[in-house]
Amino acid sequence: MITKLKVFNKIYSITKVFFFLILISLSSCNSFYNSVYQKPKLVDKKVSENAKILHKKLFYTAKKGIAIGHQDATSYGIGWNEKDFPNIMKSDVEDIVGDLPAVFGFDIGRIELGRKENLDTVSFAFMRKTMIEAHKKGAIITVSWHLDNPTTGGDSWDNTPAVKDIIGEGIHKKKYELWLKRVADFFKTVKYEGKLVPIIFRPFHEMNGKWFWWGEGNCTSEEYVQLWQETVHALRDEHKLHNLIYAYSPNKLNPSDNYMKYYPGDDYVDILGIDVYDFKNSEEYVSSLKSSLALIKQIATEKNKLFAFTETGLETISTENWYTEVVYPVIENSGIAWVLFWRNYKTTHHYMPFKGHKSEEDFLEFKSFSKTLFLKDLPNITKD
Ligand code: BMA
Repeated sequence: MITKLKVFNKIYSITKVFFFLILISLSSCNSFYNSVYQKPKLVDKKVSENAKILHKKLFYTAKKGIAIGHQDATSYGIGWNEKDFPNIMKSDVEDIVGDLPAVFGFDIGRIELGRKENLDTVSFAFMRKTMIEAHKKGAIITVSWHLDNPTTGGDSWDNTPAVKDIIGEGIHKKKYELWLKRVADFFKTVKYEGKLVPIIFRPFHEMNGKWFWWGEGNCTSEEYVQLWQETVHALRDEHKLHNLIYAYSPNKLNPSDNYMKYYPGDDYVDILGIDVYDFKNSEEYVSSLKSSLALIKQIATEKNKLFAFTETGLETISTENWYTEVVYPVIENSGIAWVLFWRNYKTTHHYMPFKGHKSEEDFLEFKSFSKTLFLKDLPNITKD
């Protein structure tokens, strides 16, 4: 009898501990996810804690406003290069508004060749340092990849068909595998406090345009999808990179275009994006932007995914009050998580103002609007 009671007591206390542990684990889960922010289905089932935080940060950013981004924000600007300012994070945007962009855009084109600098002469060592610093400051990092043509050795704009050569058993498959290894090796060095910095990776963008070798007319949509899926498999499963969130970003849609034509599938895409530029016709820009953003919002909402305005700009900002009167009214209530303005390379090729530029005042006003979020305005999301 006594032994039976002892056994019963033992089972009873083990059960108590068991339920207590379940309760603790449930409540700790609940503090990261909640009724508003529910656990997303991400491409990577083993996604890192930091990448989960990044996703949640994007979600709450979109609720609050729009994170303002700049490509190569602190790598160079008009009349300067990072090498001129070795001890500070210089930025044309910050020079005007007193805060850094919330989103830092980078491009890793030429990493595949094992080069020290990308196609726009930004060194990968500097890029790594900047990504780490930006992450430390709470910024969002997005990376595009203007990779060379693997078949011809030309650049991204050499639109000789090449996708068929690097997928499946293609003749340059081994080369592409090496290229992906170099991408992975680089991402693996971008670490802060021992953990990989979370990155939004946006490869093979603007595929519905004809200008890149992975674009319209240079490969079929099936080949494109295969390329994307094999790329994800290599980075995620072979190279075990778990810090990436994947963004799909076609270019502005022409009336006959289908946004989903090249879509790699819900299991391979985390964020739906779109690139739309103002080619000195702001009226046309506004009308196509409105329909493009409405479309990605609709598709993303159905799919329960985030969406963003992954590239834009008006070269030299030649339209007066462009930020406040052209861009802002369209993006204000669009639901996008961020907008990325393209790079400030030179006075004839720049997409953000700089000190002394005529749109400085307009940009300051843009900054003062409630929905535009710069670095200090981003929500601070932690692991619980
Ligand atoms: C393009 C231009 C090019 C640049 C490329 C990759 O839109 O800005 O000069 O090399 O992006 O950054």
